[in-house]
Amino acid sequence: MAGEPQADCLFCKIVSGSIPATVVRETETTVAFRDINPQAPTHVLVIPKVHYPDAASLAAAEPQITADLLREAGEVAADDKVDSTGYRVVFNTGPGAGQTVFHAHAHVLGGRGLDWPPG
Ligand code: IU
Repeated sequence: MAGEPQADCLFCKIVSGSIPATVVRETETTVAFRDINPQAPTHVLVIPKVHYPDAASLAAAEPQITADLLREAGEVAADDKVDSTGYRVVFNTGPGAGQTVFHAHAHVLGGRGLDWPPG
């Protein structure tokens, strides 16, 4: 069923606690944890507890949870004190854009200069 945990999904396993992660924030609908391969001093992933393969499908099915996720991205930035210097929220969508884990997630990146356009 849409949104149900997927047995082969790494981020569903982080939600259930069967794979460890450095969790920095958790709400009823979201989990935020440090990326295992950080690309900036702050690199946190914010994920919905429900399983959707990408941000667009999450937004179509669960607009409130999508709003929760964006709010939590801002809270992560404030917690890490990168909100004053600037940070980036990225949703890689599709393999061509570098998406490797097909459970919707926002990257929150900050703590260094961020070039534009991104690579
Ligand atoms: P992407 O946008 O799908 O490429 O992002 C997936 C991210 O998940 C990537 O930055 C990985 O470093 C990160 N990650 C993780 O934090 N923990 C893991 O066990 C695995 C990937 I696998």
